[in-house]
Amino acid sequence: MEHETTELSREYRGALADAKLTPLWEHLSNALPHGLPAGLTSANLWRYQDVRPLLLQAGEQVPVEKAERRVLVLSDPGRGQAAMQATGGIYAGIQLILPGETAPTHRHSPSAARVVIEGKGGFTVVNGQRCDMEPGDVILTPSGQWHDHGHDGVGPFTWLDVLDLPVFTAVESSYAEPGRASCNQEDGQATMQSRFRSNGLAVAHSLQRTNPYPMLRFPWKTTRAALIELADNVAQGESVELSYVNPETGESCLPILGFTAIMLPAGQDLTPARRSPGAVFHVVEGSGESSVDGKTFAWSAGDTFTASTFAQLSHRADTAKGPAFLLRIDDAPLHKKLGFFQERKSA
Ligand code: GTQ
Repeated sequence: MEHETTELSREYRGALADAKLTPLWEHLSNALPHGLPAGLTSANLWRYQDVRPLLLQAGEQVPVEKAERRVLVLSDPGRGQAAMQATGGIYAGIQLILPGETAPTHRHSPSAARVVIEGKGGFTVVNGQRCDMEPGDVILTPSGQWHDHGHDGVGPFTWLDVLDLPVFTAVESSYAEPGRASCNQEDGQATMQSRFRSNGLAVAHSLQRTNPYPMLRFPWKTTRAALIELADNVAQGESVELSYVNPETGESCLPILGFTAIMLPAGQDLTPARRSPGAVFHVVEGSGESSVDGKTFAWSAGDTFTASTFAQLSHRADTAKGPAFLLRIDDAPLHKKLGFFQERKSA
C-alpha cells in the first residue's frame, strides 16, 4: 500500500519510476511498522474431518505418479486460496498415500517433516533409511536428502507435511530434483532408536561425526510417555513441553523449523507468552479449545490450526476427556539464528 505522505511533482514521480527508484518515506511505516510486525497470517483451523473426505476424493481422481505428492495445502486465508503457506515461514499440507502406492524419490532445498495422522503400514525412506510411520510420529526429511513414501498396509494413510518452503521461496532458493530410482532401503530406524535410547548418553564415536541429522524418526510412543512422566514432575501450572532436538548437540532438530510436543492436562488453562515466531499447531490426541488472537478454535485429534507472529494464545483440553497432546511447529530456530527471537508477556 502506498502512502503519499509528501507532495511530489508528476514529473519527479515519473523520473523516479523511469530510474527504478522508490521514495522510502512513502513506504517506511509499511516496511517497518511501529511496535509489532504486521503479520499477514489469518489464524485458521482446518478440521481433519473436513479435509479427509476431500483428500480421499483426490485419491480417486489423481494418480500419485502424476501428482508426485498427493497433498492438499493448508492455504492461509490471510493470503488467499492460492497461498502455498500456512504462516509467514511455514508451508503445511495434508498428504494421502494409498496401499501399494509409491510417492517417487526426490529431494529439495527446503527441509520437510511429517506428523503422521492416520493409518497403518506407511513408511518414508530418507537417504536409504526406512522410517516406519505410526500416528503421532515426527519424521524429518532434511534439506537435500533423497526421500520417497510408500504404503504396505490397508486403507488410507495420511500425514501433515510441514516445510520451511516460504523461507526458501523468499530467498529464491526453492528447487527440487527428481530421483532416478527408489531409494535402497536399509535398517535405519533400529540403529537410530538404539543410539538414542538412553537419555544423557550418546554413542561415543558418533560425536566425532558431522551428521547434522542423526535422528530422523521421533516415535510418538516415546514422546507421549516422556510427556506423561514430565507432567508428574513439574510444578502446578508449569507447562509440560518437550522440544525435538538433535540428540547429539541439543540444537533444534531442523535448522529453520522447531517442533515442540505439548501436553495439556485436562481442565488446565495454558496461556503461553506471546512469541515472535508464527506457528502451526497440530492435535495429536484429545480434544479441547484454543483461543488465538480472539478467535476460538474447538479442536480434536487430526486438526491443525495456525497462529500469527506474537499471537495471544490460550489452550485448554476438554475436562471430560483427559489430557490432550498438541505439536507446535514454528520457525523459532530461524528467529534465534536471526538474533531476533522474542517473547512478550501475554496480556
Ligand atoms: O512429501 O516430499 O507437502 O516435496 C510438499 C512438497 C510434501 C514430500 C509436500 C514435497 C513433499
